[in-house]
Amino acid sequence: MKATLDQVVARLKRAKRALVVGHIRPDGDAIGSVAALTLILRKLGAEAEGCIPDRIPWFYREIQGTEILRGVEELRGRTFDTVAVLDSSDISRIGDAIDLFPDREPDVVLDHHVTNSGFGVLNLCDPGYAATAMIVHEIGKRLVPYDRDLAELLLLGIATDTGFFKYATVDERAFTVAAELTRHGARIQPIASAVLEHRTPKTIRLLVEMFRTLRLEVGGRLAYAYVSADMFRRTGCDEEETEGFVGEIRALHGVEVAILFTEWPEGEVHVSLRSKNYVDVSRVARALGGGGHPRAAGCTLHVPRLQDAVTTVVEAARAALVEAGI
Ligand SMILES: [Mn+2]
Repeated sequence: MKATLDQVVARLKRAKRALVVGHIRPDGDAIGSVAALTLILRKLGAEAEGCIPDRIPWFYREIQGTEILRGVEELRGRTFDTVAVLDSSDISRIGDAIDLFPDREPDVVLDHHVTNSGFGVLNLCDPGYAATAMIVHEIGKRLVPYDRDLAELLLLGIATDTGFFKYATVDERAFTVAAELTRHGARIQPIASAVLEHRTPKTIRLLVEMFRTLRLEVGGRLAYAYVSADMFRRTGCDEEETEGFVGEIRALHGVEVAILFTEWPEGEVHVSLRSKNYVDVSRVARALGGGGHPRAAGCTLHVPRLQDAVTTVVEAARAALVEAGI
């Protein structure tokens, strides 16, 4: 059912052994909001574990408080009386973490994806929030005193999901929450440094390879590029090093829709879609089995060749641009 903030707060207060889960291919909002809610529950006296069911890109580890996070294997065999799933538009997004609470629904689902179906007992899913971390902050400030780690983890979620306060989702509330977190000691500098300034020589080489594949269509309003499995092998990079690449495509002047295809391993193509002003890319992603936000969405296609995914998605994006009338 759809839940109010009061209902969620009351439910979390009852937790004794809690599990907080984020999504696969984690971003700063999943990492920050899961670690933050885990800290909040521990401050309340619960035994709480925060789980990210996938590899965490190394540079997020530079942010204090992320060391609280565990993988699925470390938590197998444990039992929990309260399960909260965060920032995940669909239960399939939590990967193997589903094994940690067999035969039951999550007790609490907190999210801001428009595509969220509300798969928990209590669902607080509001696309009006720029980040799930903002929802966790609404809960946290009703329950516990803040310290720097907690505030900084929440700021990580907000900063990364708003592209460091430059997306259309940024409103007065986003800045107000950021100011509140700053008052509690959160610093934007270490977050920006970890997330935006972590490129290595091999990542730059991969970025150059990606830009060699750049194509522009629809009068320059659609831009796309790919990173193939072969490029990953050639440069010695892995997938997490493509973080931020799609933003580089969107940064082109005049581009409305940007798409990055990453092939890893062969036969599996991850598609990141971004738009600037008009096109709802979450609809494109959803039609292809994925999900997300109007300006940032994604899906995974299982196809024999990378080019098959490119053809399918570019066709859908072109149609969405035409439909938007630009
Ligand atoms: Mn998010």
